[in-house]
Amino acid sequence: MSRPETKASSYGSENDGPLHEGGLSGNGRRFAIVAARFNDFIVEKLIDGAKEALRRTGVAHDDVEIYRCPGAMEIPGLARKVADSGKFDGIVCLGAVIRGATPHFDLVVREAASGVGALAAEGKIAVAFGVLACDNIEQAVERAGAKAGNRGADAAMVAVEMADLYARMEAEKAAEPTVSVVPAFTTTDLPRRK
Ligand code: INI
Repeated sequence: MSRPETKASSYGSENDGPLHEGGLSGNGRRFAIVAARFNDFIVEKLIDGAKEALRRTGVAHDDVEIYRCPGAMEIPGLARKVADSGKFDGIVCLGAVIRGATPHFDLVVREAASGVGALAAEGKIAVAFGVLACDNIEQAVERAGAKAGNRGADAAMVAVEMADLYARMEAEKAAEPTVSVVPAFTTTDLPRRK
């Protein structure tokens, strides 16, 4: 079987085996942003960060579609529907759960994370989790574009990288020579049972 040539990265030693890793080009790819409306003043910043990051990796404006849902709990279901549409190479899931204002904080965070995680683990398309789980509003502001970066942008970069890796792996699989098994004889050649 031919050696895979999916290296997108230049690091690693000469002695290493094949390295399979995605690059950060989103050129020609389509992405959906699935975002909750709860705590929208934070989520809007995550969406802006994600859109800007996608644009910087070469994703065309019209190739980014936004789907909104009420809260983080609804993200997994909507993300599943979006994935099933077959229109996208990747999904960026965004939301903000803030402990101070949420008695069922742990429940909402757990459901969102495990639902999105289950979809991601199917490995069909790239799915990135950019739902903030914060103790207070200050923390959320910091992670939505202030001093701790923008988790929406981070999640978008993850989606681009994974979409690229999946595409490379699919291309590699398609390029593999198919081994066709030609039967040496057919069942009609077998002696009939008396
Ligand atoms: N949804 C969020 O996205 N963030 C929150 O902080 C939050 N709080 O505080 O409860 C929240 N709750 C709503 C939840 O996601 C569902 O929309 C709701 O339970 C209806 O299913």
